[in-house]
Amino acid sequence: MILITDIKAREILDSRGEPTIEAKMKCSNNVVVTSSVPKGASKGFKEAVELLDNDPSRYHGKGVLKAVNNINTIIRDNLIGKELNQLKVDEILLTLDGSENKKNLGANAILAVSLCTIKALAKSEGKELYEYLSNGKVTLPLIMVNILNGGVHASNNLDIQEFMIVPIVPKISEKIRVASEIFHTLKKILKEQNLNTNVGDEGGFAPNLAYNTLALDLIMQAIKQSNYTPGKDVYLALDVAANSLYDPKTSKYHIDGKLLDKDQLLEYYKALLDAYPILSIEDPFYEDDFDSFTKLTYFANNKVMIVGDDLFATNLKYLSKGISQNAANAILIKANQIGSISEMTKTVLFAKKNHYKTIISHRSGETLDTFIADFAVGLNIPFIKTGSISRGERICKYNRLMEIEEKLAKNTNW
Ligand code: 2PG
Ligand code: MG
Repeated sequence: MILITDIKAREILDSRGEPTIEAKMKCSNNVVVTSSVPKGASKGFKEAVELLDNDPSRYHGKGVLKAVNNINTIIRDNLIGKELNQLKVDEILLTLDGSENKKNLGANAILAVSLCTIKALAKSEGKELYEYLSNGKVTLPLIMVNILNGGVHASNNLDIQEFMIVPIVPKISEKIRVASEIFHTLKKILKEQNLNTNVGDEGGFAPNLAYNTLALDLIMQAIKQSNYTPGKDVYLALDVAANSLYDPKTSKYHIDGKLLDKDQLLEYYKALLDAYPILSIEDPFYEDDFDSFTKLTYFANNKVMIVGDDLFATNLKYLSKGISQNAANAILIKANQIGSISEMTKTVLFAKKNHYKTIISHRSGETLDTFIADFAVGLNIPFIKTGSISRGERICKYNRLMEIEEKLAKNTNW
């Protein structure tokens, strides 16, 4: 039996320069692993709690020393000498925390250790993480590449948070090449129109544009100018992140300087789906408006993915409610929304059993940890959303997917 022999956590910085956690775990077989935890910006109220210090004298209150200390004391004391077993470790972590939303130890502390555990298990068997996770069959995901950023991920005037492209060509390396070519053509088009080519938090361009559909028009132009056919080689996808457009006082959403109620917003989406080759719309409505999700899902008729991110928060409880109401037909999977690997995996399996599409996702604040690439492949998750074709913390996931593709093709671990 392999035992956990030591755990140590540190405060590190994410891609936005904000504090997050890195943890290391040592085991009795001398295996040592490291993991780090991403951070969201457009967070919903259903997410597990990221424990922050709230000490205004450090990092504007955003330090994570309390969560780091929880790992280095209470979690370490209770896990040293225990069996390296995912379900058992996660169960100990959840019991130690004792709350429904992980507010005591912090979902950031719990996930860091939970993630180390799965990595240590894989390494102990001499396996790659994706190999360890798989039940024999592995598939490589479609990539959703966020080449134009808006909402809270950029300081431009676009309401919609993510404008993505989804290349449909075979092979991961070809999908990534196509996405890169379109990304660079888009840069050229923006420059020619004297539009800003600086990038937002997830590495997509972040120009000011007169209205949101102009972003889609520019992307369509970039696809065509790169010699691909929209709706055949490349599809579009959106993350509206509608919480950030929603005013709870008036129950209205702001789009293009106008205020729309939920029925008008529904009509706006219907028009978008008629006009553009859109394959997926994430969080089209406020996170508690299951009814409007159901209406759009009915209209989409399984031809388009209606994705619940803040709607479900990777949480079985909310996903079950969604399934019973036919709200959405797809779920975004984010490890730190729920906080442990066992719970995340359960949600993935439950979604699949209920014929919901699954999309594994990065956060807008990322690290160089590439675990989501391995999870996508190992758990046969059909889509991965991991940002644009720029910025190292996004690129490392794409590079890992290409490495996995090569390993699978050559059947080698080298
Ligand atoms: C989202 C995510 C990732 P954030 O809304 O899907 O793109 O953003 O991490 O800021 O919640
Ligand atoms: Mg989202």
